[in-house]
Amino acid sequence: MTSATVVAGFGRHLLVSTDAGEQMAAVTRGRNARVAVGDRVRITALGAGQVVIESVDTRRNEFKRSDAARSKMIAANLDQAGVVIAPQPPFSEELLLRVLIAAGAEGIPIALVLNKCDLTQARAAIETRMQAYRRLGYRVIECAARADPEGTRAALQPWLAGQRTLLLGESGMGKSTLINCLVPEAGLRTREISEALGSGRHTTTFTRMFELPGAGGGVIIDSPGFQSFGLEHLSVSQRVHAMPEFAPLLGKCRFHNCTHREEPGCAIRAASQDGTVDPIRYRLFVRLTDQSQSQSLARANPRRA
Ligand SMILES: Nc1nc2c(ncn2[C@@H]2O[C@H](COP(=O)(O)OP(=O)(O)O)[C@@H](O)[C@H]2O)c(=O)[nH]1
Ligand SMILES: [Mg+2]
Ligand SMILES: [Zn+2]
Repeated sequence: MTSATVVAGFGRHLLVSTDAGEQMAAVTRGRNARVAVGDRVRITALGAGQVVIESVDTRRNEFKRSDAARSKMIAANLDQAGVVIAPQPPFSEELLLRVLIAAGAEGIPIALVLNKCDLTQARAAIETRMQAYRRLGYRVIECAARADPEGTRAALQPWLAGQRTLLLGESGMGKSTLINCLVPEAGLRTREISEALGSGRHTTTFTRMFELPGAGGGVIIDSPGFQSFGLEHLSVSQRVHAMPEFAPLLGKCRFHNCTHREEPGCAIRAASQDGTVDPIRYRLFVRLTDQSQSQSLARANPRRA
């Protein structure tokens, strides 16, 4: 058996790169085998350029999202992640919160990559929000992938160098433009991957890994843009623990099983009222919990949905 790394994935259709640097199409043994880009796997030959994945090594971490039915792995074994946002069209703070919680719950450091900074007016309008994220300890990296590719590479290089980084983001924020700016042959490589995985697959619907050119090295993983980002795989407690501003307040609510919504004596709600906790993030957190409850109700009793 040989070791390999999964470098592209579209459902059960995968592409692996052996330690000798050879890329091959791969399939999993079972229908339900969970394999993601970034996984270390053991492979055996299946026939002409095809291999089968026999086993997956234990993961250091996995970046997941989920809907009510199941969780989906986006990538595994990451050093860090970056969520691409932009001032125009306006990014969704709720989606941003969801992504930050998903990363925080796995202990994956995540930065905000603020693209399209050439749109100076729109950029100025969100400065207060960016300051709020910086205060929470998130790194905010400003760039303009289309307007200033060279400056963008310079701004991102120190963060990307030597790391395995997952880039994700809501559609329309400029993630594809950013990937093409960082990896000039990404378009060509994507067409090759598309062919290897089976022709006709839409190039933006799979996750793929690219080596970063240049002296600093590093690897970047591009993932499909999303319009929703479910956190059904995380309990309320896991979500709470993934919000850095809540951490110093944990254990200070009147009830030990406080859900931090309507309960009397809730320390987190009180902090959102006096401004110690960002009230926008607090309101989004409450909404997220409400949505999650209505989804589990709908699952328990489909007729009520
Ligand atoms: N003004 C401006 N527009 C950009 C920039 N980067 C990307 N865009 C535009 O934003 C739109 C969405 O870009 P795309 O890369 O397809 O976004 P994706 O959906 O996140 O992959 C396109 O019209 C891009 O030309 C930038 O730095 N500045
Ligand atoms: Mg795109
Ligand atoms: Zn509380």
